[in-house]
Amino acid sequence: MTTSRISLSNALSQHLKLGLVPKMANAIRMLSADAVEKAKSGHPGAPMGMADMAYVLWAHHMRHDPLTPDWFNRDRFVLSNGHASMLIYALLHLTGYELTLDDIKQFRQFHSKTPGHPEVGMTPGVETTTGPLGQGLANAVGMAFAEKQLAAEFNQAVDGQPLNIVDHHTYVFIGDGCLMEGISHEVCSLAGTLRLSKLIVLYDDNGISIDGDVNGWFTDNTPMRFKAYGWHVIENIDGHDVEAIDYALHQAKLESGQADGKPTLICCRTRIGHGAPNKAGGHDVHGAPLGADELAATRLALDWSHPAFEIPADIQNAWAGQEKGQASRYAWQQTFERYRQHFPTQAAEFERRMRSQLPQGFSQQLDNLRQTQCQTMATPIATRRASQCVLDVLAEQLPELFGGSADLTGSNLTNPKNMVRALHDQAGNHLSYGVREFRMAAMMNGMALHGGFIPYGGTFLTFSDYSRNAIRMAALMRIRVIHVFTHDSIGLGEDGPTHQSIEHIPSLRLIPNLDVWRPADLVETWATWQTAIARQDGPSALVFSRQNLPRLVTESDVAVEQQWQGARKGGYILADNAENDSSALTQRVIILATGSETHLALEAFKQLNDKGIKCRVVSMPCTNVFDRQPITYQNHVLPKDWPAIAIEAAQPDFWHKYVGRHGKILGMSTYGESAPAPVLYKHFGLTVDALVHAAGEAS
Ligand SMILES: Cc1ncc(C[n+]2csc(CCOP(=O)(O)OP(=O)(O)O)c2C)c(N)n1
Ligand SMILES: [Mg+2]
Repeated sequence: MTTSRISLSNALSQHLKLGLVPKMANAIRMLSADAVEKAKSGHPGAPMGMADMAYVLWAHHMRHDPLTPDWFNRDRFVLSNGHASMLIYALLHLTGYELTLDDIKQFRQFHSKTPGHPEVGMTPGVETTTGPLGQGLANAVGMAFAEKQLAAEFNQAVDGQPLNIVDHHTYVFIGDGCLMEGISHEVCSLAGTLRLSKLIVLYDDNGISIDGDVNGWFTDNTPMRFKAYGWHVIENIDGHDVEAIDYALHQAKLESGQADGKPTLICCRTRIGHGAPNKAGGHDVHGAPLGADELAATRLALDWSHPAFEIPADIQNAWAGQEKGQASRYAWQQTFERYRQHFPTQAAEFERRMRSQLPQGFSQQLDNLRQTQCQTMATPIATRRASQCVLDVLAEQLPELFGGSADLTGSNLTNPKNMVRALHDQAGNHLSYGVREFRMAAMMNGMALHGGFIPYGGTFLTFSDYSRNAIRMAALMRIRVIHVFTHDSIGLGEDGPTHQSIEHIPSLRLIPNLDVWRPADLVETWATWQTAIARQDGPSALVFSRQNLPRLVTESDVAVEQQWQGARKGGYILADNAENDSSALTQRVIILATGSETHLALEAFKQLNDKGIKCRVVSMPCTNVFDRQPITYQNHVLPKDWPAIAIEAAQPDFWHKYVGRHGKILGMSTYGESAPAPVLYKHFGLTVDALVHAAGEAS
């Protein structure tokens, strides 16, 4: 490599002189191979192949503090090819995180800190959960975007000198699999447009995936592809030449130091399983232990005479990163203290944002604003419009609320009054993600993981399928991400069955730890947003109607407040004349409803009353939240022995959980049709008449 502006990292020169290269990388190789061998399962090939890249990055470039893994200004590292998990475990152990050799010996075992694929929250230093290929890269783009936004928002200058409290890189390792996945196109295309220059991606170009030599199924010209996205591409790096990797990383950092620089892709040509004399370079080493013979041969080939899980002191010392990490953090701390002196308000705000704390007095303030809005807006509106009204208020109060839409902003109404569109040269509070739902969802995960933001993003409910795995990952990672899904049923009308959701609501409800909300009016929409914002341990999907819906409760402000209280519990008694009726002889029935069908249930309630049938309408905007209420509350709302029916313009099976095996459910068992919404509701039998009839039969 030649470049006049860059010289080799000092410490790397030292390591070369001391003969620590490639021993330090071999420590990763052997820990990985031995751990996989002991677990009798795992992926030795990728960690062995990427060990030299990892050595250069972690020993000579990454700024992080192993003793304070959550130090805000650390560089982020994402192992997008998560099957190489032993690579990151080895790095975390060697650099001094709280991850012992015993933890490594427990690789892939029950409740260990070293699960099969890296999981955030399980292992200190793991930034995101990876395994589903391509998504780690998308998370990393979200992290780099969050960094850029926060830097624009908080960094200052004093006397012409920058006072940068937000200033870190996001490094990512990816493999062929990540690049084959479509999401890599979605994210890398936008990363280029947004000029996320502090994003540095190292590609493990080993020409192998599970089925063998990728030439049969992956022949893209990757450098050209990334150049076309507007990336800075460093090609033809020998991924086992530490000096070349070091130079490339320096070059990438030069790019990120430039105003309006580009993200960098470093293409590293590697051999999968490098070091295993007979198996390296082939797909056998991808996902199976080397086996005793090959492991022994590897020890010989690498001149590694140490027993399994023993790292010689000189290598361990050279890896130790605690002192260096602390020094980096202290230096940042000093910058931050200077910042605090000059900008005390911003410093306090920054700390609040980093702690994920809502502003002081937020909830009280919000309640006041909510009450005012609910008192003044009584006309029928679509819940997507109600959501926008709530966002108008929320966005004023919460600078960390960061919105977006996958090219449907005007339909999803994710744009609040004070919206500023984020562009490559402009910070904002709303991003047009383009037509890229999966990327939006995975990138929001990255922003939430980075810290400083509560991301929300919109698309049509039908296209939640495109985002689905990223929604699942948010739920698994227990992070606060909010999905806005509008046009939630046949109620969207003329766009027809391609756009009308049928199975989406129940299938989203199947994702553990995802709260699925389908509010029925403005008041319930407030409860929906407030609960999703207050939630610290998981994502929420907010499902809104395209069509106008009436307010359900109008008698008094007190009644409206009660409605809001009830909605926050996920399910509540909206109308009732059966409660005090103890006569076993009287006919009575519960009608369960959500969203746009709830007002039909209220109408049916009135007609049933006229017919002498006692009825209770239970509005159930969020079954997940209802199911978390004390059992006494659940039984109070849904007494066990009362007959119940349900109505929801969606695939009906889910509701048997509440109405029993024989309970009648008015729903959609087929796809919809292209026609105005009222025609469709009638055609599919989602009507007051049908409800009254079904309730009469059930009571
Ligand atoms: C979305 C997704 N699909 C499939 C897999 C299963 N899988 C794990 S690794 C892998 C091959 C990936 O190839 P590459 O990234 O080149 O890894 P290497 O074999 O080089 O380690 C596959 C298909 C996965 N983890 N995620
Ligand atoms: Mg590969």
